[in-house]
Amino acid sequence: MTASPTVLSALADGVLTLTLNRPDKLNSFNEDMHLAFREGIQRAHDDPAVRAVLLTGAGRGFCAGQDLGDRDPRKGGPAPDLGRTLETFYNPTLRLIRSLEKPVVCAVNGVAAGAGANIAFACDIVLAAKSAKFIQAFARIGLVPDAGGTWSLARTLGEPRAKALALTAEPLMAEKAADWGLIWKAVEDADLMTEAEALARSLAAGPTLGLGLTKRLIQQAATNSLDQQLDAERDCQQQAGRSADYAEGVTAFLEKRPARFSGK
Ligand code: T3D
Repeated sequence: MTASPTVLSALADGVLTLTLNRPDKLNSFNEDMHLAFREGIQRAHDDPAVRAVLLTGAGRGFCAGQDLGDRDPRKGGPAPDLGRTLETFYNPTLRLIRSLEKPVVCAVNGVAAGAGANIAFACDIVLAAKSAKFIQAFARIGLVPDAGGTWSLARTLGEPRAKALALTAEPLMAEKAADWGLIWKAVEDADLMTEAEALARSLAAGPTLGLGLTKRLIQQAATNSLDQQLDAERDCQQQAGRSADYAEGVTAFLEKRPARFSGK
């Protein structure tokens, strides 16, 4: 395992595990962690040995959003330009997660607040410990939800629930988040990492070219018409049908044996 001070990164069995690692601050983002996290996701794009990503947090929290110690108004000076910090840090990382054509599993091990919650919602499959909660903490400090939160909450939950969560900053427990379809499932705390690791390993051993295309299609569906989506499915299926994984999958089925996918 290689370690940077703020994000731990380990590659095994095709799974790149990124662990946010500022546990004393509930893994809130300082500039170093922003850069290290983005570097990790960029590696997932660039390194063919990475076939799935598992994101989690060290210690008792998943991520408490921006480090507010770095925003202390008592230190004086002009008000910070938070539009610039979103443009510089959160937005590029969010775009990298969404455009990564490999599965991203998120294991929410504890509280996920502010941008921390919304980064989790940007991942493809989210598991959370039953004790974990999601908080749109922005309303408590006079900000608006960011890191894609207004987009993912409104799309997934509809306006009534999205607005209530964002305007009240009321914590949403993991089981309710799963009931509402905001995450995939809530699991016993003790089982979280075992289950998330098994899922990430199984995805990484799967036909990852096809899985990446599937991710792309489902994301495109949000803005496509049915006609556009049917065309997109045709094009992706054409590409998937020419893959080594498709040939292997069908051969393995006919030979009644497990498939050995290569992601090609
Ligand atoms: O600024 C920009 O670039 C714009 C982008 C903004 C994106 C954002 O995410 S804004 C939202 C920022 N986040 C928050 O407002 C959440 C702040 N944290 C909390 O409300 C609470 O800590 C939690 C509800 C998340 C957890 O509560 P609890 O009681 O379980 O833990 P705690 O005691 O509050 O926190 C434990 C420690 O972590 C504590 O440090 P200490 O006292 O033990 O030395 C606390 O100060 C620290 N901590 C928690 N969150 C942050 C933090 N330190 C700095 N920044 C944090 N966000």
